Amino acid sequence: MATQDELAHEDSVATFYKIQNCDENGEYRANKYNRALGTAFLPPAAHVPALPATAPLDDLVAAVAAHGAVVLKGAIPVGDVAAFRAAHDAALAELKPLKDELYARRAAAERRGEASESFYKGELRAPSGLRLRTTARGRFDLKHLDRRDGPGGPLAAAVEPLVLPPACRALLQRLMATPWRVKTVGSLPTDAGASGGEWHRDIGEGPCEGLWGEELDLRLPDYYFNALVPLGAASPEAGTEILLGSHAVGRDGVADLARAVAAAGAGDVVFFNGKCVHRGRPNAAEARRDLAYVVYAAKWFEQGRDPAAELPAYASTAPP
Ligand SMILES: O=C(O)CCC(=O)C(=O)O
Repeated sequence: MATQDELAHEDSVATFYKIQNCDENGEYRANKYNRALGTAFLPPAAHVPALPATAPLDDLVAAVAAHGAVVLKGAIPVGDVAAFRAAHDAALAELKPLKDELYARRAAAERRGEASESFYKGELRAPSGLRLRTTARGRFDLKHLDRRDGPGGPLAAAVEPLVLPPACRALLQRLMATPWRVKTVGSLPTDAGASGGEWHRDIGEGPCEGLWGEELDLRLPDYYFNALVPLGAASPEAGTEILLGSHAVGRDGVADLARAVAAAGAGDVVFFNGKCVHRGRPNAAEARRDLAYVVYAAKWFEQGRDPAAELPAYASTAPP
């Protein structure tokens, strides 16, 4: 059991996201998508298109261009995924006290009226430097796992084969309109019984909801892609739900798009444009569902820069 000393609490993270998740009028940013799409989780009606990772590159590029997303079947040797999974299981076992603490904090926030699926509610740092954040009840984000984000933590060696599989590298060379880099490597453990996540795009956050607001952001040449790497078989019911084609469609048009779930298992990669509207589905299964994730972004893109550190006006909970 970790002592309170070992749990370096970071309440400022929760305050930061309270600001970041509101627009310039102080409205919680997911509300705009919730109004257009609703918050219900319907039975999956479509699947994200899947292709062998070895398919001709033109076919992979065409799928991402048309739908914003593709499942790359067999993109990573399953042995490498299994080895990372074992290391990740061990790391998570050590982080159990932090997880318990985050559950307790979220429960306290929910008693104060926060929704179980609302965005970030806090983050704790382990002595190893790994950071564990709760993103909804039962959903966690563990980072930074690899050497590119810092000195490299206890999972850096094991995660390396998952970071840039050949099909992802080839796709990025074609799809990125700008020099790019591996920006963030982490994992998304989702406990049995976890609530779903909120609809969102990954291309930015903050009072302007992205860089310059949705309309301009969507017109920018592509600058942000994600790879989700399932660590084992999981039911698509509990998987990631992506609005196909939403990388090119503003809020007014998203309700007409197909809601597709990604059917992917160990060795596969769910590759998608960060402009796509998506969310994690609740995990009604009996087992934890784990994904590794990799963010690839333009070299110039910096997400989550903490303005409170530089602009005192942002350190209050009201937008300046
Ligand atoms: O947990 C999931 O399936 C979705 C993850 C997600 O929303 C994200 O990567 O931004």
